[in-house]
Amino acid sequence: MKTLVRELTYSRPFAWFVLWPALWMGVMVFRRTGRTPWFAYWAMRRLYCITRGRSNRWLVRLLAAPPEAASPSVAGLLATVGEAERDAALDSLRRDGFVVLGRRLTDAQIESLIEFARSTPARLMPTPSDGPVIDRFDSKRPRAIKYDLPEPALIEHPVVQELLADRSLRDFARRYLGCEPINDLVAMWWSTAHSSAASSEAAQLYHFDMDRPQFLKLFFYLTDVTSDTGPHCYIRASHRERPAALWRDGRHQDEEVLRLHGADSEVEITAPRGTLIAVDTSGFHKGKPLARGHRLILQLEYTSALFGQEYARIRVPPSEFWRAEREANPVFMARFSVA
Ligand SMILES: O=C(O)CCC(=O)C(=O)O
Repeated sequence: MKTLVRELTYSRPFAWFVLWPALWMGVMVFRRTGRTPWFAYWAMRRLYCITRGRSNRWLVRLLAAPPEAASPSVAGLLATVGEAERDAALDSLRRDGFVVLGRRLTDAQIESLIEFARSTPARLMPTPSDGPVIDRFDSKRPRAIKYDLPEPALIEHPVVQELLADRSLRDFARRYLGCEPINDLVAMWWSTAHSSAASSEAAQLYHFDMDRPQFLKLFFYLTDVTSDTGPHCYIRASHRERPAALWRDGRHQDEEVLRLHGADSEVEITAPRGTLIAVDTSGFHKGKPLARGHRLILQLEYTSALFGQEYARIRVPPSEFWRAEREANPVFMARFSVA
C-alpha cells in the first residue's frame, strides 16, 4: 500500500494536478520572502525525477542571476590553470559529473584546518546512544562515523575565508552553472572507521543531492585518501543519464546502482591531502565506509538559487573580511548578513 501511494506521487497526473501548482506557488512565495515552503521543495524533488531533470532547468532560468562578465585574470587557487586546461576540466565535469583539480592547498593551510577540526567540538552522527552528542574528534577513540563541524565557526577560519573570497573558484563555478553563483553551504567533517556498516545518515549509501535546482560542490581532501580511508565515490555520468529505476529519490543499495549502471561506472576518488575535486552531486555519489583510519574533508557549495531546502542565514561579525566581501559580492554572499 505504502509503495503504491509512493508510486502515485511519481505519476504524470499527480505531477500536473499537484506538483506543478505546488512548485509554482512555492516560487511566488520564494520571490517575496526568500524562503521555500516545504511542499514546494518536495514538489521540486519529485518533479526532478518525473521530468528527468527538465523541471530544474526551468527553475534555473526563472530564478538564477545572470553571470557577471568574466574577468581576464582571476586570482586564487586556479590562477595558474591556463584557459585551455580550465576548459578541459569543465568539459570533464560536464561529461563525467566530477573532475579532480589537483593538489591546491599548501601544507600550512592543511595543518591549520586540521588543528581547527581537532580542537572544535563537532556533532556526532549517527547520534551515539551514550555520551555527549557534541564532542571533539579523537583519532584514537572515535565515538561515531561522522563528526560534523559547526558552520558558524568554520567560516571564521582564515583559510576558509580565503577560499570563500577566491575569485578563481567562483569563476569556475560560474562557468559550470552558467549564472552568478551563490554560496549555500560551507561544511567540514571527519569520517571514521567507527563502524564498517555503511551509514545512511553519514551519506555512505548511493544517493543524489537535490537541495536546490542546480549546484556544484568543491571538496578539499585534508587527509590522504586511499581506497581504505573513505574515498568519495561517484557513478560516472549519472548526473546526465540514469536507468529508469534510478529516477527515484532516497538512498540506493550499491548492488542496485552497480547492476543498473554497470560496475565499471563507479569511480573511487583517491588522492593526497590538499586535493581539490569539483563534483556535480546531482549524480549518484557516496562516501565509502572506512576500513581504517579517518578522513577530513572540507566542502564549499555553489548554487544558482537558494530555492529548495531550508538554508542557514548566518549573522557574521562586522570584521573587515565580511564587510568587504558582502559589499563586493552581494549575490555570492547573500545568506550572510553583517551584525
Ligand atoms: O562523504 C562523502 O564523500 C559523501 C558526501 C556527500 O554525500 C555530500 O556531500 O553530498
